[in-house]
Amino acid sequence: MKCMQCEESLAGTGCIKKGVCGKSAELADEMDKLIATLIELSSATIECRNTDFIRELDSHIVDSLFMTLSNTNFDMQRIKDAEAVSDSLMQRAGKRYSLFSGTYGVDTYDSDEDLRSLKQLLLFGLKGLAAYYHHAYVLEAEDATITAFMRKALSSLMKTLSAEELIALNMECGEVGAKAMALLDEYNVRMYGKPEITQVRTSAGTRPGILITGHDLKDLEQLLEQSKGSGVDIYTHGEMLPAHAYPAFKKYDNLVGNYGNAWYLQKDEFEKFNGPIVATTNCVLIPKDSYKDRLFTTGTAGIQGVKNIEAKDGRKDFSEVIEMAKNCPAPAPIDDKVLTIGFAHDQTLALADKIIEAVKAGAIKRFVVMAGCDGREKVREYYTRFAETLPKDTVILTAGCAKYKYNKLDLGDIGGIPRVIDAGQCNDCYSLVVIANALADAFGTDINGLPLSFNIAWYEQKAVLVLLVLLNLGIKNIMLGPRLPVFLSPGVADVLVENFGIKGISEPTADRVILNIQ
Ligand code: SF4
Ligand code: SF3
Repeated sequence: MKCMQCEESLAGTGCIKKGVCGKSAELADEMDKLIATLIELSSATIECRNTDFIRELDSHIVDSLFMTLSNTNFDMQRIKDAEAVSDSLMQRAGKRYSLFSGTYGVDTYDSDEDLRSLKQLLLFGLKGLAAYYHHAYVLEAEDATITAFMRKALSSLMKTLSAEELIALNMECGEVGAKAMALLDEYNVRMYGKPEITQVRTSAGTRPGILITGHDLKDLEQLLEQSKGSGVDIYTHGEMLPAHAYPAFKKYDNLVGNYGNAWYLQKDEFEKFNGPIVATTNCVLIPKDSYKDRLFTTGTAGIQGVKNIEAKDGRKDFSEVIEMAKNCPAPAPIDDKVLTIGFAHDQTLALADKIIEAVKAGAIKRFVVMAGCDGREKVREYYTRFAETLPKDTVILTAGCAKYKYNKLDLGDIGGIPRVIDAGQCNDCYSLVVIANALADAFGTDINGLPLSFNIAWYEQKAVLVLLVLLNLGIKNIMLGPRLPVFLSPGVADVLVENFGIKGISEPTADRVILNIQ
């Protein structure tokens, strides 16, 4: 085992005996093997023109890459089943594995440290891309150019390529990532309407409940439809919070609130919830025995020994979850706040005149993008302090579970514009780019010319993809924390620092100066 794909990876070596996330060495090795089969399949089918076969292959590649994203799937059998699908696709393509000889890890991708690091950056970006594309295609969106890029990039991982060629592939990954995020945004709106400013309670009610976590809105839709009128309340958790802002979900009066915080607190919060929990994607953790029997996974999420709800003809049957909930006590209260959400691009741009006026009048001096991930390390308290100590004429633009570090602080508003503009899930980082582009147009500049700073928190590989999207858009001087990725070699880190001005975090006061926040 050698895994270094997430921010919590062991410093220096990456995780080598067991993952900090709980992933066993055997599972990590099996995931590497699965990725190796995807690389082989992509290389072997480069000339294939059978579109039905390619569609099947693409769907397998997207699901498999997503399953290996941090905190998505801890079920060895599911990984082995996916390998068996690879084997059968390989056979049907009339090809045999040839590139690998018993070792599969990211360490085998290149003997040169910098080239290996660039290949890892690409692979982790591809995992993020697969996750975004997966969310779009469950809503029946399709763009064959996105999956064609995934196959091209996967097949490049075992080729001898120069640093320039690998940097170009990483930038292309960012470009394709922006396309996938735009596609997802389009289909979310098409299916569920344009997010609107919405207030969400975090308190617990008196009826039994089901908690739904992860990012998959289609799963939420099916759960709401099947549970309406059942007497069971539905609560969102973690990255499902933004769902409350979609008009399509507001018609369900049993969608009552958001329970809990970011993923890393789930062991305590799921225990206290008392009812069943549905994990639709990352981040799900290996559960405590106290709630293991109440936990269900679905889609790409999986945990050995935890019941998985599979789709049959596109429908998932949540009746067992709903019946279980009816016999459970109501959730224990852990919080009592009201969160204001729903600032995706359409809603925020509806306020554009007000925002532009506030900037021109000097009431808003700076915007700070603080999107990304939350995580369990104590050092992440930095983001709470950073938000708390920002000058009062600063507005935070956020998306992703990073927001839980400051979305319950009372940061107030500037002439009615909230100081935390929450665009939604990490999937909705695209909204922040649309908002920034619109502001740049209004002020006759580009994004780098705006009074806008980036202080991004990352944990998993969707955030790696978002970083590649931002770099490909030419955005400079991004602060990235709480640590720079372990998989960046000193040489690659230098390139990112010199060409893009990427920097790590230190202390809020010093970082505000670096980020031009006065
Ligand atoms: Fe370690 Fe992160 Fe990999 Fe888990 S996902 S094994 S914590 S690097
Ligand atoms: Fe969070 Fe896992 Fe990244 Fe969607 S839920 S942002 S970490």
